[in-house]
Amino acid sequence: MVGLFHGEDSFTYKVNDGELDSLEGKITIQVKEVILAGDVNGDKTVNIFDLVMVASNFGKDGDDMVGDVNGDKTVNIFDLVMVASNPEN
Ligand SMILES: [Ca+2]
Ligand SMILES: [Ca+2]
Repeated sequence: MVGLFHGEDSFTYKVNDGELDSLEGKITIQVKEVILAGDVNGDKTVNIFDLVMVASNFGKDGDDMVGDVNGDKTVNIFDLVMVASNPEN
């Protein structure tokens, strides 16, 4: 989906026992980018253009085929369904 945060973020914290604060701790998290199923052309949205790319290779087999959404080395109806079932607009 467009707009999902990815990258690094962090926050700091202190623990308090009611009287004293601890030293400050810091937590850093790395959020990986979500790969959108069906986003064949990598523009972070699933739409008709992705369907067209699948359709243009429909029936072809091979490694790393454009339009092979499910990675089974063939472009067929299952790839079309994965794109069509995940439209963003
Ligand atoms: Ca796309
Ligand atoms: Ca496939």
